Amino acid sequence: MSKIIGVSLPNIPWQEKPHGCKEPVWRYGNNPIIKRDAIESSNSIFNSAVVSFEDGFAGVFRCDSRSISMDIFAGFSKDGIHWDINQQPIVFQGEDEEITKREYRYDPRVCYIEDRYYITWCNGYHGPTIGLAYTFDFKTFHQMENSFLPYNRNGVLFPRKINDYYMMLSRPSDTGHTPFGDIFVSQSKDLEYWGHHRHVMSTYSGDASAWQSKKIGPGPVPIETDEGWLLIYHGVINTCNGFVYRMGCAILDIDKPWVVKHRSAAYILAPSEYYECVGDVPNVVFPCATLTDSDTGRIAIYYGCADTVTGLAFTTVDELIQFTKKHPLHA
Ligand code: BMA
Repeated sequence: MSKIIGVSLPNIPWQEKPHGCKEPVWRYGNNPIIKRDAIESSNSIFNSAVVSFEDGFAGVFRCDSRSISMDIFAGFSKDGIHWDINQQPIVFQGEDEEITKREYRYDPRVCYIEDRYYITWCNGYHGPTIGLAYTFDFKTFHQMENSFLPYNRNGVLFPRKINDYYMMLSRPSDTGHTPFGDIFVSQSKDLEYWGHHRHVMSTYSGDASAWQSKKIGPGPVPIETDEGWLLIYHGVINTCNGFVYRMGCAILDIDKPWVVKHRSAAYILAPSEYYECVGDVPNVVFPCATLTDSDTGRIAIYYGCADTVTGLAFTTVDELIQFTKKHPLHA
């Protein structure tokens, strides 16, 4: 049995694996948990991140408005399933207007490190880059320097320092619509200056794992386990009918997270339900957060569906590690 190293979360949202289900990940029976019009102004609510907070949960939600401007909103929940999302977007405090001035904000992740919650997101600054902020209470948010130059997407922090460095996964790209996209890790002493960049993994061309042939990007904050960092990520294939986004899984070395110990050739979840296949952008599952319980090994995955609504799915640390080892990709 593999173990999650971390805190216990007895109130994690959970449903048992349905009888006869052969997949490593199964969906919540009442998906989607957040509908596209859950707040007054929203066209869609998806690609959002949640964490355990006080005696319940808090999150940062991507809500695209009815003019299709992309912004991020705080929200709260007692059970991790029913969410109360603020009607107004997050207003960031910060000393430098050059940084706090909003162009667009999307695809947030939330990571608790030491004493506070850090938010990373895709931040418009003359092109998409990684925005970084922190909060203690999900009411006041302090924006820090952008982590990288454009063009970059999918900034995902590790939940603790590794060898005295904060670490962030990201997916650098170019000015076009990401004709390439591999995952790198960057290191920092202070969460402001990032360096010691290391390559983690690339797309895979070849029919051993074609679902991740176009681009890949880190999803939720990596989960610390006794086998290494468990990383859930998205992989994209280009088809004659556009991109298809699926979820995959990798295990990274605990001290050198740029070393990939295992990576799955088969995806762990693919669009197949109606709300994943039909929406503003069809055929997208896009994971941005997990909740985990170290006592039971349970994992709840929050993911965007078809760029329109938010879904919840379940697995366990054992399911994912066994599956990844059973379907190895030799990249
Ligand atoms: C990516 C991002 C995501 C989105 C996905 C599918 O490039 O923009 O926010 O979910 O495309 O459209």
